[in-house]
Amino acid sequence: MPELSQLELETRFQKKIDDNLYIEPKDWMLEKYRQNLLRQISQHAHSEVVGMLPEANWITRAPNLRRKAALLAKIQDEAGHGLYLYSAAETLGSSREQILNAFLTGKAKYSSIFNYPTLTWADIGAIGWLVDGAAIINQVMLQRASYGPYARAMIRICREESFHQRQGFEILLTLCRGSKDQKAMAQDALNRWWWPSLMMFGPHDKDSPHTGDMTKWRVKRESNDELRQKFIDRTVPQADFLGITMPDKDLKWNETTGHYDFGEINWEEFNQVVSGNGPCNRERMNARVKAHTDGKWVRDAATAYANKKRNKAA
Ligand code: FAQ
Repeated sequence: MPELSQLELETRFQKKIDDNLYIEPKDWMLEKYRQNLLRQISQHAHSEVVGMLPEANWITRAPNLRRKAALLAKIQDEAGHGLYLYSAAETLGSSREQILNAFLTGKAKYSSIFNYPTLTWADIGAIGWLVDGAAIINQVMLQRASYGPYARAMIRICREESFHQRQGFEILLTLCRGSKDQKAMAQDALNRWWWPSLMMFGPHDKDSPHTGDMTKWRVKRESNDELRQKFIDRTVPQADFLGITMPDKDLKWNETTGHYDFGEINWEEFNQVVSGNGPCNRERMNARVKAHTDGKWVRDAATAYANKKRNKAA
């Protein structure tokens, strides 16, 4: 077969995407596509791993055995999600070591949401309800992403996330049906987690440098603003059911658009958190670096065992 020109390769690549076929690791792909996917998938993996930290804070203080078991299982799921995603990222030609190094040296981002503290038990409910709820809206779309390993990881992750969301909602429902103080605790958690949850979807479309390419390559099939609106429309009735109120005086149903209007997000806060100055950024990074350093002997032992087995087989 004659060798294809760069233009022919690019045309075939885009046609495959337009025909809704997966791009697989050994297929030819545009270098910019590879780099952007590696960026997004590795950031996503880091988010899952850092996302364990705010919840881990409450394992020893969960109010009963059932809650503790559910929280432990949820956190373990998140470690698993991180692993699927690191594996998917590795198929793009970067080693696990390189990917982790970018994270541990602060070069790679992770989701802004995990830089907020979990002050009360209701925060664990709010994380499940709002943070997992927002993550699902985004990840359901990513199940149809054009890169095969990412899309397949997302299908499995989404199944588990829906339990996480229900777990959180149920915690808040119990608090909202409880004493006056418990309901106030739920309201306080909503007040603190609502706006940061909206920030999870990223900047407005007009300020989002990657949306154009990622949409053309069908990694993104809905934009940051579309997904954020979907999340708001779905979540406000749930808050009504709980009997608590979103901390947004501009939030109201718009008959004409068929969506909720909402107030302006504090983008200055978002930028501060993303650039490392959120309430818990330093604490989170220190915890991750310490865990990685403390785990060195486990990695060394596993490598030594693998080498021993390989030598024996040889
Ligand atoms: N935080 O041009 P865009 C979870 C960055 S998993 C920090 O719009 P893009 C599970 C963005 O990376 C949650 N940085 O970028 C769980 C880019 O920076 P760069 C994580 C943010 O990629 C639940 C720059 O701003 N989910 O929660 C954020 O087209 C409970 C420009 O932005 C994912 O990662 C942010 N919120 O759209 C675990 C989903 N937003 O790379 C535990 C996959 C934007 O140029 C407990 N990712 N940035 O330096 C995505 O869908 C996309 O990457 C977006 C951003 C939508 C996050």
